[in-house]
Amino acid sequence: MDISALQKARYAYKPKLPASLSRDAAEIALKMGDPTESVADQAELKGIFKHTYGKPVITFEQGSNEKNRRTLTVGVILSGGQAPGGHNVIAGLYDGLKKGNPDSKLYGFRGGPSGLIENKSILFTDQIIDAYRNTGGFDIIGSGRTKIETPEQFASAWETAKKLSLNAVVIIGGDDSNTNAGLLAEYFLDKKSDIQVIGCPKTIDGDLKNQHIEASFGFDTAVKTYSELIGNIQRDANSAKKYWHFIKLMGRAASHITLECALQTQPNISLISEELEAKKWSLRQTVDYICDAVVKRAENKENFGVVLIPEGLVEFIPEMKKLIEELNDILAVHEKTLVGIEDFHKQLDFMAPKLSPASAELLRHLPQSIAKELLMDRDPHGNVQVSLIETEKLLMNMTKKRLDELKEAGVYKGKFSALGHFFGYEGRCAFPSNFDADYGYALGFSAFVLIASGQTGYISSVKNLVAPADQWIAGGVPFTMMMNLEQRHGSKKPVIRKALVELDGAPFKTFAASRDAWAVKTSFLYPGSIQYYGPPEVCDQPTKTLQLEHKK
Ligand code: FBP
Repeated sequence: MDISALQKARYAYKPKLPASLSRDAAEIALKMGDPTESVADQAELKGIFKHTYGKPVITFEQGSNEKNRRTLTVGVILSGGQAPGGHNVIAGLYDGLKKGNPDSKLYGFRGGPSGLIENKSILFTDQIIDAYRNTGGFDIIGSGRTKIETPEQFASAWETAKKLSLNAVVIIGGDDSNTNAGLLAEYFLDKKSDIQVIGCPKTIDGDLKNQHIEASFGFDTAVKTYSELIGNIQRDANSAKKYWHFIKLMGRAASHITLECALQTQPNISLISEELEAKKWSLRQTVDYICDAVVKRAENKENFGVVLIPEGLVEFIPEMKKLIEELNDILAVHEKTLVGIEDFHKQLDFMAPKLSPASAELLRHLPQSIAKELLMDRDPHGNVQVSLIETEKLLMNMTKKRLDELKEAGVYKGKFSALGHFFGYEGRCAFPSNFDADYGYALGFSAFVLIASGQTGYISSVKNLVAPADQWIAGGVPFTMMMNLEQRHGSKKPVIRKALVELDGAPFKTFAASRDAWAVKTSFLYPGSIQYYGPPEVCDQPTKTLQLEHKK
């Protein structure tokens, strides 16, 4: 097989492990904290998670633990969107299992959770694992967004686990997939089965975090990749001086990616959904905000600039949020009928009377491509597919319209020529940065220790991430500790609470302190590409978000 020079070189990279995981497997002991509570809805969640609610937080420390020498058979799943570092989680898990006992086995389920339901698996060998070390992508086994939901699916998952004599299943996923992992852990215990379930925090979106999960793997590489591209565009904009670039960035609901890219590149405008929601800005107010910068820069003869837009923005604009909530509730009951209607205008006629008058009016006035996305596409967890909504084009067009009005009124005298971009898939499978290579590997290794020690209902956790990797603190956090109840598919469901951008947090405050200056004066930074070899200050730096969040 042909491989690139970088891929070959990356095979030789040895991920750094926390000191607590670097010792002999039988010398990694568990320190149990106090019982925990969920972030909200404690009574209801206690009822749903009868066996796994309230477990203590675990950290690893030096001590005798012969259990880690057990022969184990484990199955691993990659769930949801790709994130750099996923192959290293599997490599870390594999190496941990083999270090504990060379007879241990690791199966990989193909195509996400459906691989467990349908028993589509491969048995990993050294040769397979070695071909994927420190590489991006999830292609070692593939991923998928199937949710293990129905009693039949739970039963099939159990059948597969029994057939393969699994001791444990590891689910590498985001908030929804780890919620699902929590439910599976509970299901096995309910059936008096001792099959364990452990999760790993994955998502480029950066929204699976809390006091114990400081970051999800993949965020670091994705934001560095997007920042490189934004920097390149900024340099082009500053060279040609003729375009405004509207760049939509992935991140589904939360704006962590946009915020981090803003801190790394200092563009003119960065919209942070959480702030717009707090200010209750309408679409029109958001456009006015962009126009204000365009007008001011035009006065300085700078008819160019860069606008960053988080892909989830539409869900945070109050009138759009209300429309989406209403649509979700209607779709929970009428989805089949709607899918049966072919003509888009007839679909609108079918939905309009079921919506509030304001939402019906808004739906009719949205560009057709956006209205279509809002009407139809939901992922298996009930989320709007925001990556398919062309928000950058919507904002470009509205900005142009508004500027034409301002020109008529004599307020604006510049030229406005805009280009749209969407950076999402470009960053999800990049070669993991050293940080993500190390972090993913440590999460996988830590998952092994949790399994070997007999734990279930935990997500693997590695903390103290701004310190050098040998000082990282590994352990596990109970799924239920991160949960609350939320409205999904028309009813309240347990879910791991998404971490949105905190407006009183250091990353947002740092951004907010400078953004008015960046809006008018060209202050672009050009971060360049991820460096894999060289001094630690160039190659191993965590994100600005992490650094600011942990600044003492
Ligand atoms: P996860 O939450 O599964 O990690 O996925 C995140 C994400 O990359 C979002 O940023 C994006 O909106 C979505 O996946 C795109 O989904 P798909 O890969 O199915 O197009």
